[in-house]
Amino acid sequence: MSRTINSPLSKSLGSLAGWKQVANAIVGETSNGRFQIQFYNEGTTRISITQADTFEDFSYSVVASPAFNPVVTDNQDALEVRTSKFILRISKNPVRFGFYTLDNQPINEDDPGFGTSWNGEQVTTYKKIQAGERFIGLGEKTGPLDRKGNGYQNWNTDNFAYSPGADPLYCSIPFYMGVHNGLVYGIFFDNTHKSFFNFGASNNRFTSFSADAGEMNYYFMYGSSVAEIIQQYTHLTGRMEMPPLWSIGYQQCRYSYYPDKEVLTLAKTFREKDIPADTIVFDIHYMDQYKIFTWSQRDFSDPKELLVQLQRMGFQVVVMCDPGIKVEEGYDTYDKGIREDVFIKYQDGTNYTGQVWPGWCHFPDFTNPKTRMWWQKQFTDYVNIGVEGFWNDMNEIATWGQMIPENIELDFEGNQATMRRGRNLYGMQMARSTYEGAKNLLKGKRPFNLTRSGFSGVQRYAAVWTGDNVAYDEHMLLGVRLVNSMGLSGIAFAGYDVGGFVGDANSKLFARWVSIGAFSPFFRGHSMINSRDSEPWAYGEEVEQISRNYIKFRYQLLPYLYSLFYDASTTGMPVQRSLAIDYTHDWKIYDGQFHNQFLLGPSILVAPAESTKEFVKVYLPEGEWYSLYNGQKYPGQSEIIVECPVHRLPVFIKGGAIIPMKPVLSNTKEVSDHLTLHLYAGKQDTSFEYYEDDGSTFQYQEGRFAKRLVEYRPHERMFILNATEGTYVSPVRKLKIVWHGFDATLAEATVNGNPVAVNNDVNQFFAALEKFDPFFDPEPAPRENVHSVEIEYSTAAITLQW
Ligand code: NBV
Repeated sequence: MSRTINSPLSKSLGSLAGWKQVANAIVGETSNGRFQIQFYNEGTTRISITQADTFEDFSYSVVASPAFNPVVTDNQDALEVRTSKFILRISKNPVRFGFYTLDNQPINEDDPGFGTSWNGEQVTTYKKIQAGERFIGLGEKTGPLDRKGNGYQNWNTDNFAYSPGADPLYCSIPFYMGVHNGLVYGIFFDNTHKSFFNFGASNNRFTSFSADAGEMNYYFMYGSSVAEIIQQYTHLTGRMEMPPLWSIGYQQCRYSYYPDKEVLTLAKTFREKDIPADTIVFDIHYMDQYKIFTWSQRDFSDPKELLVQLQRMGFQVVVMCDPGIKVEEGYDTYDKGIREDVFIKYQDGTNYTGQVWPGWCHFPDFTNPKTRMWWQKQFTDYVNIGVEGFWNDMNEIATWGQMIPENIELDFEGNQATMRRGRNLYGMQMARSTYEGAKNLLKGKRPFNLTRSGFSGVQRYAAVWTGDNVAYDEHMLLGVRLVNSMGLSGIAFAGYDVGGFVGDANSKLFARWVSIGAFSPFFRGHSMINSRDSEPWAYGEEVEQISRNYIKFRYQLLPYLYSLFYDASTTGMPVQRSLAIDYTHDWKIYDGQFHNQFLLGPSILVAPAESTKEFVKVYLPEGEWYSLYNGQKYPGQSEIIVECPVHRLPVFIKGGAIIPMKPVLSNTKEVSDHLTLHLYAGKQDTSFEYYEDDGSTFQYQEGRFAKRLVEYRPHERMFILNATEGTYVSPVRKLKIVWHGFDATLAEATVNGNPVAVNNDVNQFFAALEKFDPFFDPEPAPRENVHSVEIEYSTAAITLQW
């Protein structure tokens, strides 16, 4: 039997002394502290616990507000709060919180002995481990999909060339989900101090989350599926806006391409080699001695003209913006920063000075609205010459020595905080300043912003990439898992450096990486200074052809991908989805053999494999699956062994899938009037929301989009494109519908009741590779016999029946 803790060393909440309901909150006093409970919707509640007299009510992460007060029943031993989704029971002596389903199954309960307790300033909530419980999420964390048995720390860190088990990395997302007994719930611990999550590491009793200081302040979410919990979490912390279409094309980066001539040669080479690409990224060498907002006179003497030439070839640029401002009188940004007093300071009021690329630097206080306005002004010249993409690096903050002093103070929107509370937030506030500033300057056009560091809510301001990865197979697979985990944690737009940043990839590794990257939300090749060339053509003829094939496939997939981004912007669903989202209670997917697998959207299953492997074991969950290459059908809930030579990444399409695609173009600014809808035979009704807009402005927020629900009803042998909603005029004029996996006798069909000719067709997504080995004939390009019809596109409803 455990006893209530109340020793000089540790204290828990103690017993209930009283409670009351106030506007949108239930507040309680206990012998050792107080709590407050607020409801954000029927499935989401916030629990705040403090020893102070008042509750802190400030968050950079949460954008939602408490919505209602449910009825509280005061029973002898416990208070009971009931919504239409769950019951919260608060035992009175000692005060412990438990969450139950409406039929009283435990979802999540405090550890009876510890509950929420303090160890000095450190506050921890201890939860009982439920039978068979697994844990997923927590954002950019290494390790397995199921985090059971592991512990993690949130403390944003520049972790160069991190090892595959390293922790912490650059970004902190203190949100996870628990899965057990057919149930799933989420917990978001909104405390920005250094925090710790323990999922039964070094103990067999509890899971816990703690912070070095501040309040216990967590949100409990309950719903019927992982997707619903992600929706609730992103209701709290916000969702991304639509990215500019160009930013989801291929981006080419290196530390660094210079001078300007090299950039132009790079751009031309993409076009000459017929490899689609949209973006060239300028790393730190475009600047004059790494001074942000300057251009090197020697290497980039006419940036405006350079951008004009790149734009003519269909390229956008992304420029590096680090936070360190060189301390140098006469440097405009520095002088203005001093004049407007925008930098972070020690507690004695002097500006903090730390060393990074340009030498000794000051750092803007992005938690101060005044600084954010100043920061915006610095971008005017970029925007005036046509830059629409930005990259926030080193924002952990990374300085030489990697030990940013904790006595630095931040404005924190007037709340004042030291780096102990501010460090995990700095990167996100930098991303916010950049995104909001650029958005204001771009006058209606969408900026693209990429950040390395972040905190919960960062998805509102930037895509996130996984920093300085290393060129070897295990790291490649780790990157996939990091993106899966970030997707579970609200960050839909994420990716890794294709080819590996640190070290030299070999040809096979690069080929595999580019093929996996083609299915990643953010798709960018990048490599470090002094490493080998790492463009799609730098690894020889064969790898060039493989890269072309997969990059082209991504470009064909853009209508599907862009629709997934729309889903992310409206529901928070990630673009790249861990199998834990759709197949949560299938224990196979957590198996280390399969936990790198992911789905791109609802229907495309990718099974990443090491570049050294010729065969790989794949787990296909429930449903029916078709090979992307030749349409071969496989039953669901099966383990299969498939060939995976580097030119053939294992990819499977789910039966019932509806996948909009278009002809391959060299960049996203080129327009085609053709749309192909690929339909894969299935047994159950399915649907897909196909979405288009202008790809570059915010007018979609006023209804200037074209979206339509596409439905497949196998039992009625029907495929329906419901009428288009929205005022955007789609450029599509010709529609082709391709049936995959249907019986060979499919010969007759009607469109809106009128007969149409069904063609026996051959589908081929990938070009054949040329003959490279004199002793072996290359295998023929994978092809598949399909049926198709071609009709005029119309925004009115189209019903196809066969
Ligand atoms: O700006 C240089 C690099 C950049 O290429 C990389 O992507 C960042 O993660 N940056 C880190 C600074 C230092 C790298 C050693």
